[in-house]
Amino acid sequence: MTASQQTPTRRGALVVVEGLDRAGKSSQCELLRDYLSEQGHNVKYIRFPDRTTPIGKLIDSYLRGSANQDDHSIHLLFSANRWELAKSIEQDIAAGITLIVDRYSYSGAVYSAAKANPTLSLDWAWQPEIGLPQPDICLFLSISAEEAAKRGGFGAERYENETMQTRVRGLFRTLFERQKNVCVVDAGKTLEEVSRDIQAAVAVCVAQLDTVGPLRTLGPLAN
Ligand code: NYM
Ligand code: MG
Repeated sequence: MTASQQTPTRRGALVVVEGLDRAGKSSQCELLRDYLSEQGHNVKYIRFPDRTTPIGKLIDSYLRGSANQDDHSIHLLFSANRWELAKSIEQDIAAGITLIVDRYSYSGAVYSAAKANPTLSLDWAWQPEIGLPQPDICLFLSISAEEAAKRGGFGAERYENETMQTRVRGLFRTLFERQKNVCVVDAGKTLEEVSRDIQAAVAVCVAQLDTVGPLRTLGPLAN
């Protein structure tokens, strides 16, 4: 077969996993990566913030509390941390790699808006995300406040307290009413049950990729 006769590479899927701290995102991302690899997919697992880049290092010291930043400024750094990886995301997807992304623009908008800064609304927070690669599916791992409490205490990082988590929960709900491609997963079930629910949702998404066409970009929030 000559090069021109080869079927073009089928693009990968951009799969985002979102949720509150302790919702089980990282474990589920790993289970999904292993499952998709076993199914023969070329798959990569990445996470935001990516703390390894120069911008990521600034974010890391902010989250650990060793540096302070203006709310808007740190918000834009979280967004810049996605923009600096946008090209490589597009290239991976075009090369047929399915990307599993642990947190994305949705965390970006809701955690910043949860600070209740009068000049940092959810709509303001969404603006710098416009134009980034749009997930083909966003799996929202939903847990109740009670279930979250059962899973143990908060970590030592900024935002890991009851007031922030309650606001973040409400804002995720508000944001997801204004988004397409969001699949709410009941993360209060067992690890295996949640994993099976995620696999089923991702299978549907992957099966529809040909009709969806090329990777899209995030647009303004719907009203
Ligand atoms: N976070 C994460 C933000 O505030 N904005 C963002 O854009 C992203 C991606 O960082 N509490 C917050 C949410 C988390 C914290 O994430 C670190 P993780 O997944 O706990 O390492
Ligand atoms: Mg965390």
